[in-house]
Amino acid sequence: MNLKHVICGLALLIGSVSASYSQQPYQPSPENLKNREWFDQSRFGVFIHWGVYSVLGDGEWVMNNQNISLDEYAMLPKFFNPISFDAKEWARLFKQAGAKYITFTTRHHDGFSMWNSQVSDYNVVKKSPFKRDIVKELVEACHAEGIKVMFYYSLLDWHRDDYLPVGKTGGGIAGRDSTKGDWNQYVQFMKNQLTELLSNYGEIDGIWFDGHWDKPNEDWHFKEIYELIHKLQPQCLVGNNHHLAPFEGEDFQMFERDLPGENTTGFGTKAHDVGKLPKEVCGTIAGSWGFELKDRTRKSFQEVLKYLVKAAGHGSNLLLNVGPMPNGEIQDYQQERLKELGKWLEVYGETIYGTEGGAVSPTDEYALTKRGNQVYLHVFKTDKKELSISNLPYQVKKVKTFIGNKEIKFSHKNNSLRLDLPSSSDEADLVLTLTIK
Ligand code: JFZ
Repeated sequence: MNLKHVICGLALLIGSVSASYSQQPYQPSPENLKNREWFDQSRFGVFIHWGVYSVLGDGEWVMNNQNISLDEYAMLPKFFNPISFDAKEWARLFKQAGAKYITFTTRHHDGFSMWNSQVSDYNVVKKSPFKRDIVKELVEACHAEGIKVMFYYSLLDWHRDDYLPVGKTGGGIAGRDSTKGDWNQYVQFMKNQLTELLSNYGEIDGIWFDGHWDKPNEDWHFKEIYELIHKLQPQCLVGNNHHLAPFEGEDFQMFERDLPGENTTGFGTKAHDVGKLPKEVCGTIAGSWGFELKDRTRKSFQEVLKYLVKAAGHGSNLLLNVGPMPNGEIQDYQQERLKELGKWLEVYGETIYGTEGGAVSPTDEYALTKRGNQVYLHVFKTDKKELSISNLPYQVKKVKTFIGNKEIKFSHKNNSLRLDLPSSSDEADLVLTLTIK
């Protein structure tokens, strides 16, 4: 072996060491782990879908669904002048609702930025008569109320040429120039925007990506993007609505219009892809995410409460969506739902916040949450006079009503629990406290 071989060998060795170093599995920082814990305790957040699409009152997909051309859609910012928008009022409402965080659509698939972006003039300050940085106002107001803020950020873009060629969606949008497709430029653009969002608005506790499914086989540079986020704000939690098992570098897993493991929508996350990261389910109070004038699907208090409680029974947060109107107001019935949840949480918060999911998965009849040796059995509105739960692996010592501490008769044999339901079981959610060994 001569010197040349030794040098070559050394170079190879160094090469492979540095290669394996850069391929090291993601190690979340202590700040990140601490924030995951906070997230996993918080159980309830408010999702906000708001953008210039609200002007048309036909949901946030209107550009795609109505095949609006690029130029036509670009008129919308001129009509976006939400004179009733009051970030402080919103923040007070979210606080009243008992929400611990919000997730706001900083930029949806239409590509319009709701902040004063320096790398895209297609934004609320530069293109709307409103001229105010909505992201800034919202973050400040929420932080003043002690509510943390996460940003929804669309990976998919129906506006920019560099995103082209089109993916699974946006094919009917006229006026885009496919010859200008430039993927590396698009990725760099997203990084620049994320850098702004994570540099100019104080502490941001999560980025909620969406749209990967538009180009599932594209190289999204997620490793780089996630590293950038964690470098700029180590505590910032990364999640991605790709409906797959978590990717390297992600800090929580979300389930859209779903419960973990159920895939009720058909395009959701499959049971075997449910991971161990903190979980969040998301759903709407209305039928759609963004404001839709003719949306007649209005979920009742009973329905949204059940979603919150079932989510908690799965050990998951609920991110419940409102779709503000183009004037900046949140529709009355959506406000009502939030306030009702807040009132309920004032009484029953102990059985939701900071709990873990129970050993038995929630059903349409009940859900279990747990803290230490207390198990909270939530029984949804029912006419039944008794309830049984099989395969309950706890040793139950005592059953009492959460309100009023009344003892409830029960039997627990062969892991099968049977109990008499008190007459108050016509409540939206009757909560019983099981003391276990
Ligand atoms: C996505 C968005 O498209 C939607 O506008 C909203 O923001 C929601 C929270 O997230 O919804 C999806 C995601 C994936 C599919 C459909 C809707 N899909 O794979 O068919």
